Amino acid sequence: MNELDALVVTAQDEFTRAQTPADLENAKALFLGKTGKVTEWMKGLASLPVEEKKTRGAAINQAKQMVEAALAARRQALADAELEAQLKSEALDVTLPGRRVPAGGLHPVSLTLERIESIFGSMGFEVAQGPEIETDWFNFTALNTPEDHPARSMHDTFYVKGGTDAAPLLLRTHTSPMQIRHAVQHVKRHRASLDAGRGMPEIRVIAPGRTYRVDSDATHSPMFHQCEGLWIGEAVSFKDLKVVFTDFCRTFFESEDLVLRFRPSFFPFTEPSAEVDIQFQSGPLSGRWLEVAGSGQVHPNVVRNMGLDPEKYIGFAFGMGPDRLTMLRYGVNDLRLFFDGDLRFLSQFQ
Ligand code: 2U9
Repeated sequence: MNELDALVVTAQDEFTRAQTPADLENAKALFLGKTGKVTEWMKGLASLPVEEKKTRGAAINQAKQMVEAALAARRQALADAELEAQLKSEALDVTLPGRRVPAGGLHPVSLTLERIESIFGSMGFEVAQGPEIETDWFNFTALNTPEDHPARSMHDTFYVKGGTDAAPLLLRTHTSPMQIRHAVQHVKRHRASLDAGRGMPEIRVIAPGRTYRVDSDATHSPMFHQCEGLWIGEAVSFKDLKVVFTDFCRTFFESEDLVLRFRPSFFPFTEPSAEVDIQFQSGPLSGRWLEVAGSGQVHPNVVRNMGLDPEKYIGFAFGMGPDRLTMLRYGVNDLRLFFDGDLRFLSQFQ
């Protein structure tokens, strides 16, 4: 092997030993750099006679091309290896299960409210929603609640800034003001027909929503839910109220043999008034009377405050606590669990 062939072999070995592009560039300098071996031989040509210069020059050139080819091949090999390593490290395992985005769900009390709205909706009741900050007129006065009634005291009701002595503002203590508002609108809409003696369509409405009282223990929360219903017409009777409410309770609790009891009571806005108790005939709660609602014939003063003649229009109303209905339906024994926001509790209802 002549010295040029030996040089090519040495260069190929050096290039093969280079494990990184930087190593390879250093190895290149040994042969093709300014002071590299091939370059030096090129320089040595100058002192040779013309004939020898030609043959020697051609041989050096050929050796140089072989060194350059070896360099290019090694460069390509290192680049390929680098790409392969990168692809390997970034490889996706498409067979792995995806990461789930946890799905949210409705709060158990919201589920109850939806259920109540759907059952009463099927019986022709509209759903009315309105302000949680109310005037003293809609919350108490229009509902026949006397000036000195204990519910109006600051021990029971949250008063808020912004009202006047004559017209205080408060957080509604029940959803009844919404029914008054709804009834007043309904009557206004049909005023011309009423004045002409042609009457008006019946008012059939429920008002679900948040209500507030100064109260807090295992069975009372300062914020709680109510759903009240109102049914006003020319020939609505207590029997209609009993039928509607019995149907509602049996559907809500999915219990066809559920028994209801209407027990005399008192509310300022209804006269006569009755508490509604239910009794399951089977299951864990069977045999006990459970209070679920209040009800009654709307007081004539309240009918008058809607803009109707109490001699002509008669109404029935009921009120229940969706929080308590949710507790009974799911067997929950502490009301506060609903409002703590603990997902370990809430996720059990999904
Ligand atoms: C108008 C006239 C009368 C709604 C009624 C009750 C009886 C009642 C309570 C039950 C448990 C509320 O959730 S609770 O604390 N409600 O006892 N509510 S009659 O009477 C009305 C409503 C609106 C215009």
